[in-house]
Amino acid sequence: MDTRVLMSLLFSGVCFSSAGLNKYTLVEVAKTWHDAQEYCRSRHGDLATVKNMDDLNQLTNMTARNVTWIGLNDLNRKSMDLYPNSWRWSTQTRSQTGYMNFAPGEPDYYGGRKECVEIRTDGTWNDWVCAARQTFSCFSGSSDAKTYHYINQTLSWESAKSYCRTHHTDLAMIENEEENQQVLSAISTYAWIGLYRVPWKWSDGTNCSFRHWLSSEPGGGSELCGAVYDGGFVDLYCNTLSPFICSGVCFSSAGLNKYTLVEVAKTWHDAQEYCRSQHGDLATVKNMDDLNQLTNMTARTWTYIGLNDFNRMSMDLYPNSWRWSTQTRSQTGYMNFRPGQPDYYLGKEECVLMETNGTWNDQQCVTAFNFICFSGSSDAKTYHYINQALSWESAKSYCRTHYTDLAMIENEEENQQVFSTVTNTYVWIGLYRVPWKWSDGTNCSFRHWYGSEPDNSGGSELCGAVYLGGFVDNYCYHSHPFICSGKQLI
Ligand SMILES: [Ca+2]
Ligand SMILES: [Ca+2]
Ligand SMILES: [Ca+2]
Ligand SMILES: [Ca+2]
Repeated sequence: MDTRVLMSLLFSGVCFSSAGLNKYTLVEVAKTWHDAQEYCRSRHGDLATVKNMDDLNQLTNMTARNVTWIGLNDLNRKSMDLYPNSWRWSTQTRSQTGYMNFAPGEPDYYGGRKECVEIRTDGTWNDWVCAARQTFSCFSGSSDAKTYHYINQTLSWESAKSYCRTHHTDLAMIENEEENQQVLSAISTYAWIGLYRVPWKWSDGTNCSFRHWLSSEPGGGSELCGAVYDGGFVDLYCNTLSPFICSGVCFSSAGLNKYTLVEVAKTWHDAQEYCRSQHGDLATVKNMDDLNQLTNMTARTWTYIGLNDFNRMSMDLYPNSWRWSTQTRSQTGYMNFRPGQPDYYLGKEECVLMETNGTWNDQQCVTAFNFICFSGSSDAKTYHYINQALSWESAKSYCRTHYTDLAMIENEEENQQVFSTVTNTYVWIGLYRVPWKWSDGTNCSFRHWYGSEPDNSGGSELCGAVYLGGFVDNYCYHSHPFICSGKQLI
C-alpha cells in the first residue's frame, strides 16, 4: 500500500464492508463500461464498489488476471462542483458563478497526478501536481469583496493553503474575469490558486476513498473508467470491451427445485433454523420470475421467506438499518432518538428529523421539511440551516451541491450545535435507513410488496412472507408454512 492510499484511508475513516454471500457477480461477457453499468443496474444492482483490501482480494480471485470493469469512474473530470468528485475551491464554498479559465486542452489530468490548479502568466489555468512548489495567490475579505495577495515564495499547494489561511482568508478564489485579472496583475510567474480536484467516484454513489492503484496508474488523459487487474486498480478508455463485476444484482439461481415448500406451520425463526439445518436457508426472492415460481407453489396461504428487518434500531449494520448520507461510518455511533422512536410508522419512515427539542424521529422521506447541511471535514463540521422545505433526497442533493452533505452528527456537542441553528421547526439530518435484508445474506434489493405492505401494523412486524403474489410484513411469532432454498430437501 503506498502512502497515497494510506492517507486516503486515514482521512476517510473506515469504508465498511458488505457482508454476505453472492456479494459480487462476475459477468464474463465483454462490454464497454457504460454498457456494463446498464447491465448491472437493470438487475437491481450496480457495478462493483471495492471498499477495502478484503473486497479487492475477493474480487481478484474471481477475475483470473483479466482486466475487469468495476464501478470506479472519473466522468466528471471537466466539471465544477459535482459530488462527490471533480473541482471545488479550498474555501469549501460553492463558486457563485462556476467561472473557470482553463487553457484549451486543460485540465488534462496528465499522468493521473494533476489535481491542483495554477494560474499562468497569460491568465489561463492549468492542472498541476499538488506537491510541486510554486508561488501562490491568497485572498482576504469575504467572497463578495476579495483582496488578492501574491506571495512570492514557493510552496506545495497544501502548504500554500495553510499559509493563506494563517495570514489571510484562503488561497485565491476566482469567480469572474475581473477577479482573474486582479490576480494576474500581481503575479510574476506561475502561481497556485485555490481550485483543486477530488478525482474518481463509485457508480453506486458510495463515498468511499479506498484506492489501490497499480504502479503508474491512474495514467490520466482520457482514461475515465476504472477496472481491476492483477490485484490493483487501473484506468482505461471507457469504450474498451471487458468482462465486469456487478454487486447487489439479483440473478436467479439456475435450475429446477430451487425452492422447497415446507407445509408445516412454524414461527419465522424456527422456519429459518429448519432450512439452515438442511444446508440451505429461507428463500431469497431475486426477481419477478422467482416470485411467480414461488407464488405458484404456495396456494394463497401466507408463507415465510427470508426477508427480515431485525436491525431496525441499530446503527451501521449492513445491509439494512441506519447509516449517514456521507456513507462514512459514524466515529461514535451516537444517535439521539426520542423514546419510542424510531417506530417505522406504517412501514414507511426511513429518514430522520431533528424535532423542536433536539431529539430525533424517523419520518417519511418524501415529506418536505427544512434541513441542515454541513461543510468541512468529519472532525470539523460547520452546520448550515436551510430555510426551504424539501424532501430528504432533494435536501441531500442541495447540501451536496452547496456544502458537503446533509448534517452528520456524532456527539452531544454537535447535536447542540445543530439544535442551536434552528428555531422551532423540524429539520432533516443526514441519517436514513435501508430496511429489510435476506436471511442468507444476499444483497439484493428486489422488493414487490403486496398492497400497502409493509405497514408495520402494530409497530413490530419484523418478518417477511409471500401472499397472493407479493411480500407482506408480519409478526415473527405467528406460525406459517415456509419456503427454503438451496440444497434440495428430502
Ligand atoms: Ca495540465
Ligand atoms: Ca491506465
Ligand atoms: Ca417515527
Ligand atoms: Ca403487515
